[in-house]
Amino acid sequence: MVLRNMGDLKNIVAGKPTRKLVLAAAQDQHSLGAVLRAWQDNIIEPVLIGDREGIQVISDENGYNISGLRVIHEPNTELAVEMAVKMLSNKQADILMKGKVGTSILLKCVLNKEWGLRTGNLLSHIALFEVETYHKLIAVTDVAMNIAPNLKDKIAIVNNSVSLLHRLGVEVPKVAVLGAVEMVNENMEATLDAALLSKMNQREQIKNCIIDGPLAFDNAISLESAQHKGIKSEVAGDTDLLLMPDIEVGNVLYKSLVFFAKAKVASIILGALVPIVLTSRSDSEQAKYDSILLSAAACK
Ligand code: COD
Repeated sequence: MVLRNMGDLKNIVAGKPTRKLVLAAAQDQHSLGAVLRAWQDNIIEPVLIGDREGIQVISDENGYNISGLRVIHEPNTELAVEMAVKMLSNKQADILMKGKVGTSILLKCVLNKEWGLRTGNLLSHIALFEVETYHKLIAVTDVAMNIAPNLKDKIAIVNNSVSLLHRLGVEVPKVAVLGAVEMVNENMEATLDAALLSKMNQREQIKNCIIDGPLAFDNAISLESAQHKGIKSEVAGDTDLLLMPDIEVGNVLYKSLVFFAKAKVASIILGALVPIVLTSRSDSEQAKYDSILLSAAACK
């Protein structure tokens, strides 16, 4: 299946059960707005944990009706996140969502060895973009969790992402491993890792996808550009997943797509006990709503 736009995510979750979502540090306007929309659409049943007064003020200011919702008062942000994570590790809910809290605070709680959401797998972040100038949805990983992944981490990040894409109906995802150039350069570690990942894929050490790299960004997303350089690749111009060399490149691409290209985005953390909606605080209500859709689609 080819995913053309965010609307396709809605079709994927349409036949699925309503999921219980816990919003940690819920006193955040865009998160609340998105959660309420997803609740009205029967995609989720939310639980809000945070500062009750803050939640009420935002709701009054924006005309949100939260009277039917379960609200747990915990004004201390770190305790609110801890309570939310524990609800998930105790299997009382299906999805965790970040509200008004810093990413690393939330992730440290998620990684807590006693009551966190570890599974033994590497956790990684994935962002799915709808860009007007590309013919299908394109995923980018890792732009928010793993800072400088090594080869072993990159294998796990690809596997996490490919599993999600399968769940979304993309049978054989095409993975482009990005570098600054498309030739292996022994001084550029990203190109060495890319070549190894491609070979591991060819030898079926990484399965159920087609990996090619190193590819420069233009070759990954434009067949014309790849042909111009004489690159023969099954992935070039038709990439489903872009693997980033590190968090800085990933984060800059994410923000460039959102701010310059006005792309739509949905983003979550994979590899934990449950999907985690983890968007940037500056992301729009729509981005948070689409991320909830993505997390519901990712539920087992
Ligand atoms: N998956 C599974 N386990 C992990 C992962 C992971 N991705 N990362 C760390 N761990 C485990 C380690 O094995 C270790 O047992 C424990 O967690 C602590 O590991 P540290 O000391 O390397 O990690 P922390 O706690 O200092 O930091 C983990 C973060 C995820 C918070 C850190 O990597 C981080 O800050 N990432 C960037 C988050 C961020 O600021 N993003 C903003 C961009 S929008």
